[in-house]
Amino acid sequence: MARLGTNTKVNRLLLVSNRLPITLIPGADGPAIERSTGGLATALSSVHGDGRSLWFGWPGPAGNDLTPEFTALLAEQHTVPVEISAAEVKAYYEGFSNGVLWPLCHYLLDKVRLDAHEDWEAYRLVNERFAERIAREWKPGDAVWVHDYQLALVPALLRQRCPEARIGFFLHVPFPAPEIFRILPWRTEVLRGILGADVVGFHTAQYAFHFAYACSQLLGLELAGDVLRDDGRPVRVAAFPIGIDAEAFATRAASEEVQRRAAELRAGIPERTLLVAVDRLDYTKGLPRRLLALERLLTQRPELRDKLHFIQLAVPTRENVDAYADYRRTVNELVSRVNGRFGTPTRNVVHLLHRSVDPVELSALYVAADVMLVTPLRDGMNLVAKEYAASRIDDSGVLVLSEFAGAATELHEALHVNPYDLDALASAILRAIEMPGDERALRMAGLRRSVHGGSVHRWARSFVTSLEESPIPPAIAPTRALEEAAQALRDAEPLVAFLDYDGTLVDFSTSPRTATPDRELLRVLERLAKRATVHVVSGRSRESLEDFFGSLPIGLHAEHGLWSRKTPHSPWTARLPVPPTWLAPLREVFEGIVRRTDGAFLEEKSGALAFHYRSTEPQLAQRRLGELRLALAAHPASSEFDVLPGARVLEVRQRGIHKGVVVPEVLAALPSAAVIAIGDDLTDEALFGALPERAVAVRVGRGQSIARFRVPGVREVRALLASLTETT
Ligand code: GDG
Repeated sequence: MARLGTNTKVNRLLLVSNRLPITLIPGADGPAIERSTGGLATALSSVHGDGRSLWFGWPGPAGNDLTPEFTALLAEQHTVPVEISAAEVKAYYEGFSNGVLWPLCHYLLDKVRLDAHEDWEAYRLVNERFAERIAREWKPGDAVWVHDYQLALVPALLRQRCPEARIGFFLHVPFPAPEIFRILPWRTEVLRGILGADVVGFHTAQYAFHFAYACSQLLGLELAGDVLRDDGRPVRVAAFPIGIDAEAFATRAASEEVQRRAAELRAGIPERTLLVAVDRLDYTKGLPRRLLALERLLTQRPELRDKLHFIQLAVPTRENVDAYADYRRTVNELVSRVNGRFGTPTRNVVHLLHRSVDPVELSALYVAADVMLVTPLRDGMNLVAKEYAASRIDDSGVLVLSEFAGAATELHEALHVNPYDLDALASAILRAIEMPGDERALRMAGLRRSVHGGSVHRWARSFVTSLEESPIPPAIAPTRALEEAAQALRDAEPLVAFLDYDGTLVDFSTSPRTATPDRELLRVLERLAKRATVHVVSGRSRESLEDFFGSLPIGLHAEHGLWSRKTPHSPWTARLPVPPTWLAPLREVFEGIVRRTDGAFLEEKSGALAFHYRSTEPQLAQRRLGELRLALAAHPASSEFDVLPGARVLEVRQRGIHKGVVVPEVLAALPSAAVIAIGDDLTDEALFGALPERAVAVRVGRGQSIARFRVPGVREVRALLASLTETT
């Protein structure tokens, strides 16, 4: 079991999912609970139940009007109810979670609801409510594990409320290719929401890669190993393939009751090959294509009509979502069509059971089936495939498995098939029916080894361990010490302020052109300039800075200090000759590489060149970066420039130029001035390094820094600057 045990850094584990594993049932004889048997409930039961975990989620409609009896029942089960009203179930759950995110993650774009603005609002609101409830319970030392696409915003919302919490997020559905994910109008909000976690888990390495690539493309984050850095905070992105309790399935399969039920089932269809499929009646599960492939096979091999018996267990699901009602109709029509064509007066080929069955009956189906058809169009993992393998204790049976199910990455011995290719699907079914006994046994033995190797307990344990090992994020709320330092600066005369621009005075924007100063900022700087000497020191060009701040009585320093302009309307002067002699020949090298790199672009400044690759596919970007670095190292003028890696950018600039060069010059005229400097990235460290001992250096965000103080973001920077102008 994956219980927390005694040797752990974690105090309690707070589990979070849309539904609780229990549903409250009001009844005439008093309140009762019904336990869920779904995959998630089973999976998490291995870390829940030893009194050291709490589970947050919706307990069903009765949870919105809790009686004292229900409250007691929930507490007994170590669960915390989160209320979701009927209108919210419609908008947050059916509308946004299942109407937008579910089809998007499964690549079914025609099913994605287009106008979901109101549903998005409800989604945000319910996610906030979850975060609020968890924050109320969270204590230092507790770890939080949030589950699935319905709650993607919870990690970041919780991080705002409990900055020092260890937070994990696991996505049970596929994370789609970035080209698909980009379609979502709320794509950055969803990515930012998930990135609030310390560990983000997926079923396969491919989904993890898709997520990391989307973060790189849409947010400019860079992946190093399996870690994304979000504002300096590490976020581990990794595959944790979910398993099943294979022992339990094997034991149940061997039980007398299941063996008897399976034998009864087989006795009813003597001499026939039994094909079985078990799915929620969901449009991702590929029922129509499965039926069409069967129809094609029977058309090609009519003699099989008397030899096959196909049971499709279709468990009712999400019946209030329109797309599901249409889907059910399509499936019913296809079943009638196949039976109409190939059935006989006494027998049908396809038997559709539109209901759920109890665990014994489910195991009996697994034990009786000669061939299991698991052919979803897309599936995060698919537990049915694993459960079938675990139930074949005599190594018989054949698994036909879609290559678009996460399970295909682990279950190598299954017959893999592309469900979009009807001929291939029909041939795979035929091959499964005709497979010789020794090949069946060999394949099934391999499948069973695989499902016994990666149990659900191991899955839960490895995720929780990874969460335990993640460092506790440092708190970066403005501290009392910073308040005191600011108080001293308020009274100091003269005062000099060195300020970075992007990420410090304005939020980082995906397009640098749109990050223009707003009115509030201009007002703050104008006020500050009345009582202090203000210098903006930025990597931007002279033109941008002139455009933004030309009319303010402040000093401007462009291209990391290569250019300076001390007062409005005074001329810009360069510290070194521009353009440097190496610029033109290197431009050609850069241009050659940019031409061969989709999504990349070249930024040229008067004394620098920058290769931007945030929209480039990461592997291609790495290859091209390698080429560029080699060319730069081999260049005859390589001793005259520095190569500086930044956030999805590689910049080459004149050696000897960095933000620190500005400091001595400014302070020469004001040798005993009090000093404050604020910046948010690596280039600002050179500025901090050049400051006198007495200076107040403030780093924005979490990255490594020599600065003594920190603030979380732009808002706090502005508040700090405004506080310096308050009269005491
Ligand atoms: C999501 C992802 C991922 C089904 N019918 C009955 C029944 N079941 C049980 C099965 C299995 C579970 O429900 C279904 O799990 P799947 O993995 O097949 O599919 P989703 O429900 O779509 O689950 C999926 C999973 O999350 C876990 O991360 O694998 O990709 O979509 O355990 O046995 N159980 C009973 N009666 C039924 O009629 N008792």
